[in-house]
Amino acid sequence: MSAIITKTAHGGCPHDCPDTCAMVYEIEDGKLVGVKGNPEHPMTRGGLCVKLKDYEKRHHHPDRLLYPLRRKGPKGSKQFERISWDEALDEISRKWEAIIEEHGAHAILPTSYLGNQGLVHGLNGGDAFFNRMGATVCERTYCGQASATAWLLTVGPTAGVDPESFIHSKYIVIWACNSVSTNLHHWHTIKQAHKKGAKIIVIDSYASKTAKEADWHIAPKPGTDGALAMAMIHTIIKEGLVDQDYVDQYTVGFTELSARAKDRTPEWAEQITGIPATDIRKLAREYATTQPAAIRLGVALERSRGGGQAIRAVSCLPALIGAWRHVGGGAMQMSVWEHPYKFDVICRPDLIPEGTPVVNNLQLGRVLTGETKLATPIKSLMCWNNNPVTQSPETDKIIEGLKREDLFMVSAEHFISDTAAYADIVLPASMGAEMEDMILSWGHLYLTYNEKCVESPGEAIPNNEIFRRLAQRMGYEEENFTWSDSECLEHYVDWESPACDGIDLTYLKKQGYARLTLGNKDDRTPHKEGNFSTPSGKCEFKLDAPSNFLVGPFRQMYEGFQSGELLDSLPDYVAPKETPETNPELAKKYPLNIISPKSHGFLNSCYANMDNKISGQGEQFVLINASDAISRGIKEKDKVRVFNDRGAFESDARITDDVNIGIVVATLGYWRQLNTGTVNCISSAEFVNMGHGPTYSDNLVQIELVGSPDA
Ligand SMILES: Nc1nc2c(c(=O)[nH]1)N[C@H]1C(S)=C(S)[C@@H](COP(=O)(O)OP(=O)(O)OC[C@H]3O[C@@H](n4cnc5c(=O)[nH]c(N)nc54)[C@H](O)[C@@H]3O)O[C@H]1N2
Ligand SMILES: Nc1nc2c(c(=O)[nH]1)N[C@H]1C(S)=C(S)[C@@H](COP(=O)(O)OP(=O)(O)OC[C@H]3O[C@@H](n4cnc5c(=O)[nH]c(N)nc54)[C@H](O)[C@@H]3O)O[C@H]1N2
Ligand code: SF4
Ligand SMILES: [Mo]
Repeated sequence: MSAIITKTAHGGCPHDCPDTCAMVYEIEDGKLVGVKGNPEHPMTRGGLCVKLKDYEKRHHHPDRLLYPLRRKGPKGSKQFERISWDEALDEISRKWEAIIEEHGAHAILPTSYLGNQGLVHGLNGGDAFFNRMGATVCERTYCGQASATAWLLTVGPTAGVDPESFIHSKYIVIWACNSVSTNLHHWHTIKQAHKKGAKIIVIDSYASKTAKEADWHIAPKPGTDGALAMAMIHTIIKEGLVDQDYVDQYTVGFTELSARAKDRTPEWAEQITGIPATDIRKLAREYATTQPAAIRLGVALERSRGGGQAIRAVSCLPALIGAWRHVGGGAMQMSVWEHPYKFDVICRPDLIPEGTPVVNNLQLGRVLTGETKLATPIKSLMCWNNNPVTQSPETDKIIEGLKREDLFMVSAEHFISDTAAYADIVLPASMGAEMEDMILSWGHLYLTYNEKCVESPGEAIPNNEIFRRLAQRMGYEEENFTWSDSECLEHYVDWESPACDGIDLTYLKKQGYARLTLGNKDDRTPHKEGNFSTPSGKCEFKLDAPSNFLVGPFRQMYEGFQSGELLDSLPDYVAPKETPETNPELAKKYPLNIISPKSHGFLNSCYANMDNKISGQGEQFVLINASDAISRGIKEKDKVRVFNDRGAFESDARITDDVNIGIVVATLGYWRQLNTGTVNCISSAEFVNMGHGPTYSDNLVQIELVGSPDA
């Protein structure tokens, strides 16, 4: 019998996903009984993805954390005892005060990410608190920071092509993005464009779900996209396909880019990428001559040593052919750059004391084990909205660090995640329908409101309430810690900005979502006449003033966000660090390139503990080419061990033509506590050479047979 819905409320999906769906919560007698996509929202259009369509089950999951807990067994043993909030807050504040007294506040490190994407309870929700404390700043470069750096340097903080304008595109290049799984609602728009005659090209190192739906799948070896993009630039220039008028008026550095691209021929790129030169020429010609042409850049473009430079090359393409002149022409990286959020109010960087050290979250293992030496070693870690044991590279080192008896660890969570398992104190956090917020969007131009419409179960409280209570205990009196969640929203959005013309919080609470006033999707051409927010005001093929992109509010979005080693003012191909071609010595032991994109059925590590989601997604597996399987005696469904010097994990083998010889794919999110290792056991914490991005696609491994199910 279906439930009688007594109330509905506006929701926004709080997960780390570009779609930021507008939802409708269904409530019966104060209980969340269902969740639907808001049918009126132009992108969500009534549909949610497979992960969220029964979101209420996550709210009511029997393993949810309901009360504060204190560890009573060895670290990682998951033995906890229930304590009261007063005990938890007293213990945390006492321990932190003692650490500050003995070692200074630099000995305390916060780590968070976009596990919750809300403005109030999300990534930056604890920043004001830890900045006030003077704690070490955590630079969080999990995702998109190499891409963002490259994008901002080349075209400035722009949303680029409106995702909804893709409906007008005639040539769509989806570059290292698996939209069918990771950006479903944009995929719907792309399908509509396809129906109207657009050609869809997917550039992906394996035949992903999206690649299989494309008109043309191009499969470069991982980390070689920079060579492909440079050869496209070469071909476009050599064959006279440049929009010279656009280039002359709205770009800088064309002469230097032409000189750089002169010997980056398709034949040169064929050797590097494995794509035939004839295909590269065809791609460049079609792209340059079919307008409007749009490129959707996925984060995986950044995930090898040269990822930043590859993205600079790709970001030059639309200006070169004048694609920006057309509605539905240009490129899209993240729409967030035009959202009017006040990160300086949210994060309070003004409270960061001079000389505060910065630690990068990807290198947590190195920091906690002392491999990276710090002037003040870390003695306490607080983790929320983030699950580094599953999601960060070099997992074995992270665990070694988290097991340190002298490390006091606090975790705020929904479940005993792989990371929370090591905490000394675990705090129960509220979930979507239980707290008010506005959800940040990096994949469209809408503000999205989320109403608190049910009470939290047990003693769970929202993240921001955790920080309000901690601030009170620590005696911090800044106004941030006195604002209610609703007041935070008044302060965190620049309601006076032109983008919010006609929109205020009252309107948003009533409507649930609002399109920013940044031009209509059917006539939006933000760079028809240049207007790039770079130092030169033009698209910078050659960088004019490399560091200037750091000005403005974007600096605060990711603490310590930086340009990395900017060795070159022009884009180019920079080789990956771990491939058989670039590191033949290592490849003797570990001959296979592994990539680890997102799982269709999980949202990063969320849902990978729920039986119904695991059965949809399948137990941990690797995709391997038949030739690589046969030479190792591996058959379909055999259990295999994937390993290198950093660690190992076990998984099922799936033999398929979807991957080329020499490449293996292991999708992300599986919980270590439910498996024998996960893919991040083998991944490296080395950075991309721009923006401190992660190198998840730049790792060599070996695979061996463990056993067969029929043995
Ligand atoms: N279902 C689902 N959706 C999600 C997420 C999830 O976990 N599950 N996570 C969310 C998050 S946090 C993010 S950042 C986005 C990311 O979404 P995407 O941008 O789609 O990123 P990935 O899935 O990591 O990788 C995309 C594709 O790039 C390919 N690839 C990997 N390395 C290379 C390479 O070097 N070159 C090329 N050309 N291709 C390569 C992979 O095979 C993969 O198919 O998805 C969001 N949406
Ligand atoms: N090998 C490999 N590793 C990767 C990637 C890859 O492609 N390959 N992708 C990377 C990318 S793109 C990203 S974005 C990162 C993501 O890495 P994470 O941000 O660590 O991923 P999530 O699984 O989303 O983790 C969020 C955690 O926050 C918790 N959480 C959710 N909401 C709340 C809340 O309201 N309050 C509190 N206190 N907790 C909450 C969830 O229960 C979950 O445990 O992973 C990166 N790791
Ligand atoms: S995970 Fe993404 S696609 Fe799924 S409901 Fe949330 S925002 Fe929408
Ligand atoms: Mo991400």
